[in-house]
Amino acid sequence: MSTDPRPDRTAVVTGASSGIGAATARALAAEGFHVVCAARRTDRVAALADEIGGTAVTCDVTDRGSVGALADAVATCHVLVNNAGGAIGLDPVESADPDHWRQMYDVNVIGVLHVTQALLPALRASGDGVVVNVGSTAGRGAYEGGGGYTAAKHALRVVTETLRLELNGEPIRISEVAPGMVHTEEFSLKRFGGDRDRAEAVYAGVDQPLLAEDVADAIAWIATRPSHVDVDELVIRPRAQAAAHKVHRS
Ligand code: 8X3
Repeated sequence: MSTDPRPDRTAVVTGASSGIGAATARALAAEGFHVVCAARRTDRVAALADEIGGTAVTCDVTDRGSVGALADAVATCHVLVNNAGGAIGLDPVESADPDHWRQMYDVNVIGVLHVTQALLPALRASGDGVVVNVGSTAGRGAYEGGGGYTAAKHALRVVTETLRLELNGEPIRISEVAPGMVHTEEFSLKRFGGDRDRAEAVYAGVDQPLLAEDVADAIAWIATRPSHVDVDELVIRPRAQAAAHKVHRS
């Protein structure tokens, strides 16, 4: 538990309906934040907000109007976790569906733009804001079939760096947490269009992929550093994964 003397700190987490987002909402609530849980699925964020004493907001980060309603619900924001994102497909560049690439850019990059723009006034109003963008090791290298997702996560990495430069001198820190293999309920299932066998094969034989809670723990750590400490980026992988292509399987 944090010993921060400000119990009125507010955190906003997008994509809070499952996985890393939901785990982060729980971790920040445990650190004493009032957490605004934002996602498209109202029933899920409502249940989570109920559980952690937070606030639920139905929000589609790709829709500027919807994000505006999120901003209207938040006067002051100490921590913004731009977590909503995801991968679609694992097709090579030669045959990838451009619509999938657009959707990935839309949610992983434009979504972050929408939410960050909308909440910057509330982050400034806090006098000590932190933005944590949930990137990926896919933003640090390439792998076959990953083109659309790696392009989007590389873009997010650069947007994060750009924002840090642009806000230099303001009381707002900008971080990126970049997880490798995380076994969540939905990431691979979504990537493979609901094909459970294909999704589970991603983690087959891997001794302890990361869990959503491991990444949430890292995000909560970033968010609770002293005000002068900006964790620019934090890459986190399971021990079994030395690189995107180097995964030990039993
Ligand atoms: C998830 C990591 O390797 O599936 O962001 O691209 S990977």
